[in-house]
Amino acid sequence: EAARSWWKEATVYQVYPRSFADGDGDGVGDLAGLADRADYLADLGVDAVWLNPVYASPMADNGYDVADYRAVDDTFGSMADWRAVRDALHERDIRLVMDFVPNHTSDEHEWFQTSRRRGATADWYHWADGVDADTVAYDATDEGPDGEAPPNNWRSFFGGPAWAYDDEREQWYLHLFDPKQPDLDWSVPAVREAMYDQLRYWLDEGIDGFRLDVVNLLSKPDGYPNGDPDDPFNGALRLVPNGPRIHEYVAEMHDAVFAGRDLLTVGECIGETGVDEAARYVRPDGDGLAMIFHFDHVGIGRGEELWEREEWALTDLKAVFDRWQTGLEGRGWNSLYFNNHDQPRVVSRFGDDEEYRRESATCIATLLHTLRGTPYVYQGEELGMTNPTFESLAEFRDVETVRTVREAIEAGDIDSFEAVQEGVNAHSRDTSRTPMQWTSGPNAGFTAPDAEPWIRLHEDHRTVNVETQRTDTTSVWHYYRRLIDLREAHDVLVYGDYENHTPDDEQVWAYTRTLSETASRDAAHGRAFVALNWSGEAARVDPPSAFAGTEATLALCNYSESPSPATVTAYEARPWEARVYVME
Ligand code: TEU
Repeated sequence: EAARSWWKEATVYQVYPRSFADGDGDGVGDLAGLADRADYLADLGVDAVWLNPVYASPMADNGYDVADYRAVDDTFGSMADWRAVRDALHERDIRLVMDFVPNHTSDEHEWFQTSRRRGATADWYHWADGVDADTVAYDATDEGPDGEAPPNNWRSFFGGPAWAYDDEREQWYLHLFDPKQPDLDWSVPAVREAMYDQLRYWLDEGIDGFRLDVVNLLSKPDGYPNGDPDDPFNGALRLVPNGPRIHEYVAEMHDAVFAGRDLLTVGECIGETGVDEAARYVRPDGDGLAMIFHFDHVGIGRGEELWEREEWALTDLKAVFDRWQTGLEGRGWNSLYFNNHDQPRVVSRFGDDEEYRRESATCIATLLHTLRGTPYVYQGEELGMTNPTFESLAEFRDVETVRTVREAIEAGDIDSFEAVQEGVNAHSRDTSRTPMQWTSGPNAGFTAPDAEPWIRLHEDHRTVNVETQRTDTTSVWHYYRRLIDLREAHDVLVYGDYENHTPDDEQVWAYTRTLSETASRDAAHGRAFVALNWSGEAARVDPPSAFAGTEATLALCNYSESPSPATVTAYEARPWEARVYVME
């Protein structure tokens, strides 16, 4: 896939508005706060912003429960505030990608309210009758009429059954997430048309793309078959992803809405979405999305339970990236991410959040920005933020974390929060949702000094913040800025083919990028060699023979100040040292 695209060359910055910057001092981040920070984003050098949902919402899941797709929630401001953000970004050549939630609405959405009354949208959601509790092998809930169990045994992502009983309609509705997030029935043509209308509305407002929330859950398996009773994610994660009509729906969405516009469209694809399945979603031959988010790499080191941690090795991580880098070559485009609002901080996860925090943050960043694909930077990642230490369950705000832990306690699976505290602190979605750290002052400059932030601050905010790092040219922040510039300056880092030269090494990840001449704007920069020491010990790096002795520019190194000419030779890499050589 040699064709150039702005969204292949872009670095995307993800803004979780609730935690980014608070303009009105109520303790919750908002659009006015974001507009004020447009210069910050321009200084960092990012090309696009992915904005998490700001639509009208009762906020059962921080905006992923949308009550009106065409309105901005009061928490974040007004439509005028949103337009000010759009304009502030566009004036700085930063594009705007909106998060869109096609799989479910809020139960407070007018469509659902009308549906439960069997009005015009009666069949827009997944409604089903319950079953006789005596005839099924799973538990009835205390909801619903006596002796009646939900239609099947699926569990919701956030704990509990995936069905809730509605007293008004006297039927059950499907919710793969919270009960306040009923799933839409995409097999109903009017549902699809209604969603396309919402998407068009935002495109007409001049945005540059969409991140499509759990897009691969839209097509449910016929007849709602029961899943494995022992698997907590039996239906939602095992049976629903990439369902029977999914590619029909996504291709239709593309043709109806996206076709003919040059958009960044990225579909979140959860569950087992392998390379071949992914290729069906993306350009050029697939359904037409620009790229997808898969979960293969962020699943490493995690068990079934939220708090469960497993051993992992660098070779596991390499195997996943190698599979996607080579697997999509010529078939589609990769997204590159470690962090987002659902994932723990990568420095704590795959790096070293103590002694080599700066070095590991910059080393990991080097990987993401020198692989083939579009890198996504999540707010605070550019500071090398780490997971905070939550002291009690009361400090969490995330519906998934709170529900999962409470339920496990009630079911007797665990004794207390304390019993799983370390694991929850390692994996909770709130690990990355603490406020952005702007200054070393009160509330980290996120909100007014006397305001109460909606979620606690990370305990390290006085030392780790934008203000401090911008004055220090050796900081993680400055490294990100250089990395973003570097990728922009060298086509080989965007379009070059990837080859891993150390697939079996548990310490060193050394790979090359090679640009075939046809794809090159600047044939002088046709090759790159990247070597990462993914460890706190010294390690020997041997360049591949085709590169050894070659004249190159050491374009970036997380231990040195400025680019310099060099000959590529074997060297002893320092802990977490990252080097990027670019060759004439
Ligand atoms: O996430 C889907 C998703 O897979 C996660 O919520 C997942 O359940 C969790 O990370 C596992 O630990 C998307 C959004 O990114 C998320 O914020 C929403 O809560 C969810 O969809 C529902 O809209």
